[in-house]
Amino acid sequence: NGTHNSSRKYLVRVQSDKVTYNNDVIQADYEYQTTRVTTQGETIVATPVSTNYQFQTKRHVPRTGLMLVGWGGNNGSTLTAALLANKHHLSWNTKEGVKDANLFGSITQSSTVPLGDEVYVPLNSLLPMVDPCDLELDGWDISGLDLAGAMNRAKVLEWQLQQQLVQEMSKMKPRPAAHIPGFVASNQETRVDNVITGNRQSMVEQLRKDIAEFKASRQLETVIVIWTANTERFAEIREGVNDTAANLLAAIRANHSEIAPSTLYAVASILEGCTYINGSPQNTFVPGCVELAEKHSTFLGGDDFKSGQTKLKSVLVDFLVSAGIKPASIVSYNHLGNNDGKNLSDPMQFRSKEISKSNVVDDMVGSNHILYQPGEKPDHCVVIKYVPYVGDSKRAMDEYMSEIMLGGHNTIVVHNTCEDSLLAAPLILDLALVAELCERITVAKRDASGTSEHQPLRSVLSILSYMCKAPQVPKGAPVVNALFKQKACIENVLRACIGLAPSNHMLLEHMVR
Ligand code: NAI
Ligand code: DG6
Repeated sequence: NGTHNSSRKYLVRVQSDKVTYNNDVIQADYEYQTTRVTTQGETIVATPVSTNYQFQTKRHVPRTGLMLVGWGGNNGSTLTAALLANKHHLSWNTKEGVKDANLFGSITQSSTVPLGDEVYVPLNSLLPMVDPCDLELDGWDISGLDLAGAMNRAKVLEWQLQQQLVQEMSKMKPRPAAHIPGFVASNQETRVDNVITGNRQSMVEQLRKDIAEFKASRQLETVIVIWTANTERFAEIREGVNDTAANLLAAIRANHSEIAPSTLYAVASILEGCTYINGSPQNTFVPGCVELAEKHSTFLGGDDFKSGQTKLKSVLVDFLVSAGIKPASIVSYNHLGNNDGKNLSDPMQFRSKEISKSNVVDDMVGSNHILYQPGEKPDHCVVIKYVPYVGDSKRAMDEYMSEIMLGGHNTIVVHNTCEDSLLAAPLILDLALVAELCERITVAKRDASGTSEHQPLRSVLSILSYMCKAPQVPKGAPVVNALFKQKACIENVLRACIGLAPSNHMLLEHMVR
C-alpha cells in the first residue's frame, strides 16, 4: 500500500494574517474582485466591485468511496486497474521497455500550478485532498463479469500489467444494475445478465441499499457516485413528470416510462446524501433532479467527460477567436471500435453525443462580436463511426477552417490517435477528488455588519467544468467551455481557499522600473 508514484510530497502552507490553520479547518479571508459593466448611451461603464468572503476548508480528508455506474466497462475497469497499479507501484515490460504506474492525464495528480516566485507546485499540494490509492471502489454493471474479466474484455492494458492485477480484480464484482431497455442502444442487450428486477421505485430502493451497504461495510465517511455507463438517449422533459422534485419522485413511484436509469442512480445518490456526477451526455439532470439535489444540499456535476477531441477543440477555438481569427467551419470526425462506439452506432444514442460535442465552442464564439454577428456560429459537423477492429484506440480527425485578413483562409487539420479509456480514467479520478474537496469547503460573506453563516457551495458544481464536455452550471450562471479558463477556475478557487490572490501572469515586478 502507499501513495502513487507521482504523489505529492508536501502541502503548501500560507503565511498571512488573513489565513489561519487550526486542527479542523483552514480559514482564509478573501477579497474577490470583479467588474460590473453597464451601458450609458455610447459609453460602456466598468465599475470595480470588491466582495469579501471567508473560506473554510475542513482539513480532515475523509475515508472516501467511489461507486462507478458501468464499473465493468472500459473506463471503469481501466480506472480500477490504474489505481491498483499505482497503489502497488507496479512495473511491467513492453516492447519499448519497462513502464511504471503513473497517473498522467490527471490534473490533481500530474499537473502543477504556479504558486509564486516562478515556483510550481502539484495542484494537490494546495489543500488536503484524497490520495487516489486510498479510494475504495465499488459499482454496478448490467454485465456481471468480474473486474479482471472486464479488464481483459476492454483490451486496453498491456498483458503483463493485466496479469499482475488479475487476482485482486477477479474478487471485484459489479452489483446488479438498474437497467431499462430502450435507454442505451438495443445492441447492448447481449451484455445484460446482472440487473435489479422490479419497477423504478424498487430499483431506487435497491441502489440506496447498495450505497448504504458499501459505506457501512468499508467504514466510509463519504461516497461519490459517477456514471461511466453507456450513453443513454435523451429523456423527454414533461410537465408533471420530471419537471419538479416532487413530480420526479411521484413519477418514479408510478414507474413512468420516461424516467431513465441514469436519473434513478442520481436520485438514489441524492437521497443517500452523495455527490453524483454524469460522465455521459444524456440529460440525467432533468429539472426535478436538480431541484432534489438542492433540497438535500447534495452536489451534482457533469455532463460527459471531456477527454480528447473536444478538449483540444476548447483550446484551439479559444486560441483562434481570441487571436481575432474567425473559425467558420469545424468538422470533427472520429471512429472507434470499443463498446462505447458500438452503443453510439445507434442513432438515438449518437444524437445525445452529437449534441454534447456540438455546443462546445458557443462561449468562445459568443465572446467576440467583432468576428460574429449576434446568433452567428461556425458550421460545426460531428461524425462518429463504429469500426470494431481499432478497439479502444480512437481516431479523431478535425478540420478547422478560419477566415483571416482580407479574405484569406487558414485551414488547420488535426489527426489524433489515442486509447480513449486511458484519457478518460484520470478525468474520472479528478472529478471524484475535486468533488470530494468541494464537500469540505464552506463560504461566508463578510461586510461591515459582520460575517454571515458559512454555507456549502451551490449544488451544481460548475468548478468541474474542466473535465466535462457540456458543463452543468447553476441556473443563471454562464457556461464556460474554454479549457484554460476552466483550469484557472479550479486553480484560483483552490488559491482562494488558502487566501492567495488569483494567478494573473502579469509579472509586473519584471516589467516596471
Ligand atoms: P463501455 O461500453 O466500455 O462501458 C460502459 C459500461 O456500462 C458497460 O460495461 C455496460 O455494460 C455498462 N452499463 C450500461 N448500462 C448500464 C446501467 N444502466 N447500469 C450500469 N451499467 C450499465 O464504455 P466506456 O468506454 O467505458 O465509456 C463509458 C461512458 O463514458 C460512455 O457513455 C462514453 O460515451 C462516456 N465517455 C467516454 C469517454 C472516453 O474517452 N472514454 C469520454 C467521454 C465520455
Ligand atoms: C466517440 O466520439 C466516442 C465518445 O465517447 C468519445 O470518445 C468521447 O466522448 C470523448 O470525446 P472527446 O471529444 O472528448 O474526445
